[in-house]
Amino acid sequence: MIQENDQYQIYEKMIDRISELLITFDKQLSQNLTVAMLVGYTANGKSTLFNFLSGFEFQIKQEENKKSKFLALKYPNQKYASDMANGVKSVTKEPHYYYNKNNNCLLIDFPGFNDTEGAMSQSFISILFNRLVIKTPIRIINVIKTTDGILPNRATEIQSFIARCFGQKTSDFSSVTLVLNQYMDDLNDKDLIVDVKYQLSEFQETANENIAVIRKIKDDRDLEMIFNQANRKQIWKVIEKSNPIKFKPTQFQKQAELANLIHNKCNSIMQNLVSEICWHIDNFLNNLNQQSIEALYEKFYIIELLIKKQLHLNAFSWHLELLDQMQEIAAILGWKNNQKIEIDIFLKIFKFVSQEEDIIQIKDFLKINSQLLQNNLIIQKQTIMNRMLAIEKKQLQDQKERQKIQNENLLRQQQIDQSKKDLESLNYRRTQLLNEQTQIKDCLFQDKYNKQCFNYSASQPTNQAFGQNYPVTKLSTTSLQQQLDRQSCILI
Ligand SMILES: Nc1nc2c(ncn2[C@@H]2O[C@H](COP(=O)(O)OP(=O)(O)OP(=O)(O)O)[C@@H](O)[C@H]2O)c(=O)[nH]1
Ligand SMILES: [Mg+2]
Repeated sequence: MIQENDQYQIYEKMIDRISELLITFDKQLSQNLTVAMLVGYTANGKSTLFNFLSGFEFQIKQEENKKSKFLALKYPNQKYASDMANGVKSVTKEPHYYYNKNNNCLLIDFPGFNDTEGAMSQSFISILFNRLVIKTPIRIINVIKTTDGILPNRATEIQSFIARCFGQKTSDFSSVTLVLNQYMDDLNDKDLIVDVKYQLSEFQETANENIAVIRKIKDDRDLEMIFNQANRKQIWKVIEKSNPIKFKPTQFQKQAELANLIHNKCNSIMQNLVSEICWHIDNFLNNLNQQSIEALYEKFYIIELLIKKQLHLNAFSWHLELLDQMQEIAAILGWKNNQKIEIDIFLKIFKFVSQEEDIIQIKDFLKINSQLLQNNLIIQKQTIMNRMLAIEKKQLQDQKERQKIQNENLLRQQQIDQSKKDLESLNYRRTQLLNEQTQIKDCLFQDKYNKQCFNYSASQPTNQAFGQNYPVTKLSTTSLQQQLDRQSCILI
């Protein structure tokens, strides 16, 4: 069984291919040519007719281990030829183009409707059909296969083709060329066409004028008789008689499936993102720094604008912006987003499909998704706001605390400065005292010396020999000693 994500990757590839084809188609359209497109249900013989009209050669082959013979290309794998195959699986998965010089016509072999490949492939094919046919008027060739004279499934196949391509307007269908493929031989071409016209008149007012018949090719003789140059020219003539049709985009089958695919995928991605975001906010918000929290708040603010539809965006841009914001939130919260590839693929599919917004009612998704986000994310915005307020409060407290410490430091510094000044003046005083002490010591010494001299020369009781200004002579030795002791005490 194909995993869901693998399936989405297949859709992604289809979209890439379709986009490429549309670019090629645009390039070819710029040359002055007409466009004819082969459409119809799978296995009706569109590719066979495409190859025949484009001039490729055929052969009748016998299948290995089987009795039955089948029509095949004479030289398989030619560059512009379209693959044809027996069996129930449809072969043509994407349009093939071949520019037919003789008719100056770009012939397109379009993938078959009612594909067995699934609803989504059919939806993409329908979108491609819409995109091609609105670009330029196109001649439509509806290939119908029946082995008897009756329109297949009582003409329901044609009617659903009309509904698919033209809405219910059968008058437009009358401009379509019908190629009746593999009809049996019991009626000649003319009578067969009359019969078919009669059947068509039962559900449409104006019958198709341009009807061609290709008989079943059973053997080499049929090949020669039917797939020859004259018949090729004849069928081209019928095609060229029909009017190119300018299409308006129409609804197509399976669009509900396509809308559901987008919706379900979108919903599951959103649910997942929302629950991851909520869980991470619950568990890790407190670990974030202020800058991250502010960035987070900004994202939630934009989400709120989106939810309240204050940004004027179409459905796709709305989802794109929303998913971007949510993924950025996830990144800020430290969540390793392993959904990125899946989201990118989804956005690619959504973008492709959203161009058909008129047809696929995507707008309703907006309402549902808005509700989911409203109920979950806006609450988280409040949580973040509370966290921001708490941080601000804490910052204010911290600031006050810092101011207090700063003031204390300032006071302490002033005290230190004062102490330094005190110490300096004390040191100065100390130096002074030391000087004084030295002087006093000198005096004491002088005094002592004087006394000794006095003993030797008592007859000369004068102190002139020691200088006239000498203070010691005026102080008693005892008082000098007392002063010295005092100063020593201070210095200590
Ligand atoms: N014997 C015979 N086989 C035919 C004839 N016309 C178509 N076929 C076969 O019918 C099968 C389907 O034809 P295709 O041309 O591949 O059909 P288709 O409409 O392109 O189918 P999708 O690509 O699936 O949409 C092929 O095997 C053809 O060879 C015919 O006139 N005679
Ligand atoms: Mg085909």
